[in-house]
Amino acid sequence: MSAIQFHRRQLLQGAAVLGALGAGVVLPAQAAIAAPARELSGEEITLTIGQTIIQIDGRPARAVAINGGVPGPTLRLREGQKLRITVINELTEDSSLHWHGLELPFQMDGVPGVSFPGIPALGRFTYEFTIHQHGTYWYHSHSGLQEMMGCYGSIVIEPAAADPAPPAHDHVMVLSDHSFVHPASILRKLKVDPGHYARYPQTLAGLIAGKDQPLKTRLEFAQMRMDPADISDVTGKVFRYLINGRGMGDNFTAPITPGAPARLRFINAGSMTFFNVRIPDLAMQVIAADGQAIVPVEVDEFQMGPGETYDVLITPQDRAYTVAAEAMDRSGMARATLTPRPGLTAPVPPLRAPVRLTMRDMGMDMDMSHGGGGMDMSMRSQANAPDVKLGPGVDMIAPMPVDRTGEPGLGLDKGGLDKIGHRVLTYRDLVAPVQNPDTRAAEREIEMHLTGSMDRYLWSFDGVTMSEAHHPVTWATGERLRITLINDTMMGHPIHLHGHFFELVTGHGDRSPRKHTVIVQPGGKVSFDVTANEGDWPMHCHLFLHMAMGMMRVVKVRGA
Ligand SMILES: [Cu+2]
Repeated sequence: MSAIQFHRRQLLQGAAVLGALGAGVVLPAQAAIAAPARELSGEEITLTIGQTIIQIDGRPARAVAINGGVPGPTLRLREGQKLRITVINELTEDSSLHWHGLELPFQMDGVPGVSFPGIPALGRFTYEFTIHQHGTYWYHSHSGLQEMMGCYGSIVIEPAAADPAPPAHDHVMVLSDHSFVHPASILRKLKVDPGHYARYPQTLAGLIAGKDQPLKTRLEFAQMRMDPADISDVTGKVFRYLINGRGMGDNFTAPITPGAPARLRFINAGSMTFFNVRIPDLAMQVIAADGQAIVPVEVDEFQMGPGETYDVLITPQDRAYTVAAEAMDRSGMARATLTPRPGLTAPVPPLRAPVRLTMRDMGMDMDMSHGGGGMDMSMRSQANAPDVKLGPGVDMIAPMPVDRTGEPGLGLDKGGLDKIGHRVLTYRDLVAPVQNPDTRAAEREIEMHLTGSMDRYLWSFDGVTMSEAHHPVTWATGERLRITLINDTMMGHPIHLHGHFFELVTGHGDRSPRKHTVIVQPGGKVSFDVTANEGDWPMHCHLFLHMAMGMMRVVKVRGA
């Protein structure tokens, strides 16, 4: 009789239908309540990686799936439990799974060539570790192009002590992007023409109509041979944006109960997509970032980079809502529906106006009317970055990088072209509810530059790609470090450090938010403090093709 029982029955029916038909089935768009994400729990879990064909809005796409699905199953675990995960690789190439955000012995971290040899074609590997944390995380392949082809899934870890008053609903929302074109072909096209997938080139007509940027700004960008419309390398021209593997038309749908709080666990498993997430007409209370609790903060929208997770609480009314996850460049959207009754939907908001880069995004927040002629030199001044190896793989050095952690992200500024009129989360809004575990001041400060060349489609740290970096970064076990990341490119980069949580330096002292992935905005810089855990840990951009093209380092942490 109760709404919850009703939904549970619906869910079970959905699961039975899916199970009977198997993977790759086209579900009718009006499927009552979406089939639940499949879940696995317990101390022994088996995952199988293999090729499959998935359907996105009725169109077939090649995929690398886990247990036959994209995304793979949700692993629902409990803090303190032991875990043995056997991964069977049915591919004809090496594979791996990495447990994104989990603190574990580095040999279990799952990065081939760094922490283990990888899982050979048609072979298997058993990961064994104890779960020391709770929250929302995910897992994905760290081999070849598999992650970009669908090889990822979610992890939900319940606290050791059960929540005495759990929310009425707890839904995982895996945001991702999927292409009908093979990733290798996407990369080839970007190598030849970095603007290949640019969606909204500015036009003369747009200038005359006053829709695009003013002439002065355009001339400044032209002088630098940069394109202010170049927000994302890979766009809605070639991607479909998904929530829990469903396209816009497939419309992933989840139950809510009017007046009862529901928890939504957003995971950005996109390979190349920053998402702007909102639920029109419904406030979101952000309660966790990257799996770590924060002091609840109410917002109407937030931006998330690949690799980040946010948990929000909502309290819906008796109506349906659209979850709108718009690609940052506004070339497409992932959409889901929350509803108290099967069959209800809510309006889908239209894509907003395309975003343009500004001089601030070039690390130059100043008036360019004087001395623009000397631009090219000042754009690559070694004096601004003595440790960066300048070469053809480095387009620019941001002359005046600024801390942008108080800003909501590209295109979401209140004063921007789009005049976003509502509350958007910034990193400064994140505050830990309890004191950080290590409050020592840093013993050592390290600056690292995020560098790249759009033209060559090369990405690097300090001007050196992963394949050129013959020495790892070395930290001492237990050492307290302050790392400052400076973005010398015109793209935002979500930088992920394996095996650690770091404390963002955003003015909250011993209540700093703890994260495993941080977006460094274009022309921006971010500092974090971290306590080094022993092992070999990759640190890389979570834009898949940036990592593949060199924006990665191995951090080697050993006894002091
Ligand atoms: Cu990047």
